[in-house]
Amino acid sequence: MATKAKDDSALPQGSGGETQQRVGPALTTNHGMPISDNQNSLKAGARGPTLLEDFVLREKIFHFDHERIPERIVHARGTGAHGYFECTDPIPELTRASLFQKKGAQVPAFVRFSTVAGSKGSKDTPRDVRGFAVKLYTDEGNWDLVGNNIPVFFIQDAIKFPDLVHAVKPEADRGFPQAATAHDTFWDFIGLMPESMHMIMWAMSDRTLPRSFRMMEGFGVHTFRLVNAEGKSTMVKFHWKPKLGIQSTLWDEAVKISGADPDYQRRDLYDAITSGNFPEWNLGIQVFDEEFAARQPYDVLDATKIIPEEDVPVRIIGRLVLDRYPDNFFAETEQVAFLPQNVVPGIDFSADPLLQGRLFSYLDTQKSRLGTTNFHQIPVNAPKCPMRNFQRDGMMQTDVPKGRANYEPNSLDMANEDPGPRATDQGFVTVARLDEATEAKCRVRSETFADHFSQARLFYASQTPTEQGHIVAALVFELSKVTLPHVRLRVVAQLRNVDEDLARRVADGLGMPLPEALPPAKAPVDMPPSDALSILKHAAPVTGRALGILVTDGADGQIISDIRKSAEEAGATVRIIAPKVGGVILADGKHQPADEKLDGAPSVLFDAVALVLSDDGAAQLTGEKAAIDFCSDAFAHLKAIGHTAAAKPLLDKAGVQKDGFVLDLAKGARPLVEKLSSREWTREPKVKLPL
Ligand code: HDE
Repeated sequence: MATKAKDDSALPQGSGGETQQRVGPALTTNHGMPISDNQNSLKAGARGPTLLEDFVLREKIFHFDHERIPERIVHARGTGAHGYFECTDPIPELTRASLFQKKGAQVPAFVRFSTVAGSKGSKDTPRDVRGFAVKLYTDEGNWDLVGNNIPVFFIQDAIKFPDLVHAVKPEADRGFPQAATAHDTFWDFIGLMPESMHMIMWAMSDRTLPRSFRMMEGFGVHTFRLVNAEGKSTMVKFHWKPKLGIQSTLWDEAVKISGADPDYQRRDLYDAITSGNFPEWNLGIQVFDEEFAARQPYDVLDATKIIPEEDVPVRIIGRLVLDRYPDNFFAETEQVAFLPQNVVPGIDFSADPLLQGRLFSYLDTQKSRLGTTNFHQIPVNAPKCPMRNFQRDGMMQTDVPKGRANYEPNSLDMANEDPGPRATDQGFVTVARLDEATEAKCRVRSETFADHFSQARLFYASQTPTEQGHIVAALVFELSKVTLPHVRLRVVAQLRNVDEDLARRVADGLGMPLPEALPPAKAPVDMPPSDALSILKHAAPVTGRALGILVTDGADGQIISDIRKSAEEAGATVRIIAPKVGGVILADGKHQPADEKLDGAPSVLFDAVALVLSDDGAAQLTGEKAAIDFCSDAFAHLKAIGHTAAAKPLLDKAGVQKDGFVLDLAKGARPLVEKLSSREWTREPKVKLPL
């Protein structure tokens, strides 16, 4: 007997959805024909073969077969959000760009954050640079500031980019490792490219382990130009400063997070925005002129160099708020196409040879990813101001231009009621950059780009001893994964030009003798240390941090609600973790719901933890590895641990020793909450051998 499989999507009894089943609009094919059956294909008899005639099936499968588009060559893994940019301090004296003319003026924004090396499905928390790409939809076109969370780059000239990316991606013959720099080909390339040493200092620091996209800086990296209404231009570097401060994870924590939640940073952004905690950054500019540039011991056109904030302070001119998560990941975040060439009148490029190469690459890559030169018509890419020209046709054309003339000049459309577009005096004018005037054609690297080590040294010298220790540990870890001894040797030889102590500690950590230093192209100079380069020299607010409260049956409900109140008042979020996701029965007999089951919510997912346990509950958890790891990892990751007296046996079993961040909850929740955005750095030597 033939039966028909039916759509049974009405909610079951007891699901909480006991409403009448609603009827949606008719399901149709892509061409609008209503479909009568979406469960069964057309067959020659109930048990017979499927018929070629089934155009509904064929269209559905055909479309499905082509759902994927090529992932981005780099920055494939990422997530995005909508928001707005607001001008807080107009700068008409510096730029004619319309978005910077009026205090309080807003333009819509779309931002995509990403890792660089991993593929689209890779984890969120490798050690990697993060992309920070911003599209601002101004009334004079889209301005894309396609930056990173690190202000410098590995290479100076675009011609080296394919080599860099090949070296960092999975190795050509074996196809691994994924999303990792800790392998031979990457370090082989780095050892042979001394210009990468400054970036290597940043990459091996905690900057590449951000706690959240919301807690990292962004940088335009290159020197750009601002141009005012009189045509006067000024050099500029762009900075995004996070309202939540900068915060990073520890390496061991990041490794464990990637197992516990490979979507950690994507989820974090989604949770923050959908719960109304809108991430925010200030836009800052460093403005300087040619005379200043000429006086520096580095070249401002060299993307491996910063301009210390102590030399040119960052002036805040606006703020960026992300307040809407996309409705559809593919349509918006996957299809968004950023182009460094997208500037607006009043913003111009410099001759930075890395930026110049990028001006070609991004347009080109969009054609290959999105399949058509008309990718600018995809809603997330389309300008929100009028857009008219005589570019026509092409694949997936969705505009329907009217009229006979599709060329310019023409004498036809001026007679129309709606005349055709023409170039305007208000249009973009490339600024004359006399200081970069070309000489004879040449394939050379400017002499002014030759100092590869001074700023690497500056970065290292500007870190706290704890941060320096992390750079040493990261280099030792990465180079320990290198299997070719000559590659290790060359990198350590380069490090000697950065800092002798750093090189010695890394060599010691690798168990190898200190090699001869490689002669630098130009002898480094010592620059005054810059506090702005350190994370730990700046306190971060508690807002936006997450607290995990582990509870058991028989726990004191009052303590739980006190902690929750105190944390939420401080702007932190709270998750309740219990042995069963159904929750626990508290000492007063009330039911306490849980957000997470213990083994699905290890302490690496939180900035601090509280253990609100009963005597029986604690005794039981001493036999539960997930509970022991919960405590021992929180301790090893230098986090604050608040606990009730009953938790003592579990803390003992986990090896938690008393210190200023292990807190008795009988003294209230506030001391714990205050420590949500910091770590007990003095505990580090107790859990890790020094390097
Ligand atoms: Fe990119 N980069 N890049 N890059 N980059 C891409 O463009 C490229 C560089 C950055 O979320 C690609 O749309 C070259 C520096 C971000 O969609 C590609 C060079 C900086 C994103 C490309 C660089 C960046 C990309 C891949 C050396 C920081 C992700 C897909 C000349 C200032 C944007 C795509 C998003 C993406 C090329 C160097 C940032 C292949 C040739 C320096 C944030 O076109």
